[in-house]
Amino acid sequence: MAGRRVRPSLAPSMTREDLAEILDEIAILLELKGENPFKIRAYRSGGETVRQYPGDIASLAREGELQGIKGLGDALQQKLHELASTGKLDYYDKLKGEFPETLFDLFGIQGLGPKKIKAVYEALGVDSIPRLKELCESGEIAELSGFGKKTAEKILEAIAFKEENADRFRLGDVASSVMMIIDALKQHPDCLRAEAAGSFRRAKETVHDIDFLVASSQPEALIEYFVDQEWVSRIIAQGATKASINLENGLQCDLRVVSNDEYACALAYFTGSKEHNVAMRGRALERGYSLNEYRLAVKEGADAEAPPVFETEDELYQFLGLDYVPPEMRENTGEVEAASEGDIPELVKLENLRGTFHNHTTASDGQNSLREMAEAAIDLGLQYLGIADHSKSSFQANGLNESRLRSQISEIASLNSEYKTQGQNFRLIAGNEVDILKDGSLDFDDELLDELDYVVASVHNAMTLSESDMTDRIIRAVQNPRVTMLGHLTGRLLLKREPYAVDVAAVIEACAETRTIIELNCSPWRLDMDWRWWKFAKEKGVKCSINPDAHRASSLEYLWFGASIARKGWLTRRDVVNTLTRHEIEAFLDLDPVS
Ligand code: DGT
Ligand code: CA
Ligand code: ZN
Repeated sequence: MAGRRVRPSLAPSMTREDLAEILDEIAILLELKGENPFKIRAYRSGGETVRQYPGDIASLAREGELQGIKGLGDALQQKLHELASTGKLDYYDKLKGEFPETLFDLFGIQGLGPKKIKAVYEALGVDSIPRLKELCESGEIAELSGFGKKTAEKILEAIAFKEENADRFRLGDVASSVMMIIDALKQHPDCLRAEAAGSFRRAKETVHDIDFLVASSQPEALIEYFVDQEWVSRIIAQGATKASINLENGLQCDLRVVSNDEYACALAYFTGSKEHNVAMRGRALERGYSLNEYRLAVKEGADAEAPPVFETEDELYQFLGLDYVPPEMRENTGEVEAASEGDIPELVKLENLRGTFHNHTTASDGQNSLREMAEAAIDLGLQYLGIADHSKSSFQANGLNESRLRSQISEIASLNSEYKTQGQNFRLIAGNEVDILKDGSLDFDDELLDELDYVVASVHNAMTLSESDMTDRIIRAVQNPRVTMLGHLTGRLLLKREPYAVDVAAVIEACAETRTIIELNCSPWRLDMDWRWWKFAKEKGVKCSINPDAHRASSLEYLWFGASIARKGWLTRRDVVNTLTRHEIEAFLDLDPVS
């Protein structure tokens, strides 16, 4: 909760999500207080109502026009109005004020919900993560009723995980700020070039800070301009050519200004990774050069030709006898060798994606209807959109039972006829995200699976199995020939939940044998399967499907992250099934023509 409460100052006013989150938080606060369950439920379902409401609920709240919306009583309407029109809510601030601020940090520990937090707070006065850690270590938590030794161990593990990831941000959570800052920098008249380097440019799944680089002959003017922006919440350091600031969400942004002639070398240096830089520097040394953050220079005493000014990174790589290495690949996992042998693969690009699988609708836990999802896909220029709502065992996500799934299949067929009549080169593809049950069997029987165009199989429960049980479970699922692809292989939620124990290599091999596609789930929370495994998967002949796991129309844009991570995994167009055109996919999945 502590993380979520930080809202970017960029947002001009309360969004739907802001409103819903505050209602959720009020529910949590009331639960901490031990308030009556009906009241708690009213806020919780109020949050859901706000999220699901089909119209522009933020405006309605601002204008005080929420009357008659089912699920929002008078009290909630009034509070939403206060929030949306003033940006504040007295009731919420007071409630929050009743607890120590550090107590909310406990919500960031995996496995601790309001009930457990209330218990440790009331029984032992635990009001912060350090205190919780102490009492787990001293054994006092284990003795608390409802806890026990195992729970205390799990809590310690979760705290360690959080400490390891402290001050990191998900790629998807920083991307829009980065774009905004680049745009702002480029607007300065003395800015010749500007880019974000570092882990962001390499498309790491999480980043610690953002390293901006600008070429300019007026560094001080650029630095002044940068630290003076309205989105700067704190200036950490300011010098003649560099500055560091924090955004309101705590993200650190460093700016470095170099001359235009230094830009290419500086960009290469600050893009990193450190390990890639070391390999590059080694390469330069072998040829009689030293390479630093500003330039390549002839090493003292070396007999080498004086290097030119490099206009681009590409020229620097060429000069060192290397093919250009795309930033996503610069992790020193063999890319320098590949570049020296002309073996850099032609990486897949966002524009190559023609469609995508694994998307949800309001039939399960999505926010948009089939038609709205289809329209958004058409707007993005996609030729097909695979629908994969949850199956019946995922009741927490309103999973479809057999009859609801069958009616969705026919709804898809009739929408497809409509697109055909309109002459659209677009098709919805009827699938389902079928739960892999604990024993590796699937949530629907084969007969129903045969009625689907394709099947995504995913694990959503029983995540604490042993590694060998989990591996067997998943392998059994992919051995069902009706399973087209395996969803989010490790179940991780970045910075929140560790992957479950599973032998990834064994699963990849099973997918290779059974010709099961592996999903690259490109929801910024997941980015799963991890980029480090794709090269191995590709060598085994496994295909990838880049899937946004979209729960709303706007999330189809997650494909951007998917393409970046696929590139990071060295994947080419041929390795990714959703680069196939609609007609190729129809042949690949053996689909009947639309009638
Ligand atoms: P992060 O910020 O932890 O997500 O990851 P990076 O890769 O952005 O790391 P950062 O911000 O510390 O540095 C940006 C780049 O600058 C890094 O990728 C490579 C370069 N760099 C920084 N420190 C060193 C260093 O000590 N040696 C070398 N060779 N390069 C460095
Ligand atoms: Ca960085
Ligand atoms: Zn899922």
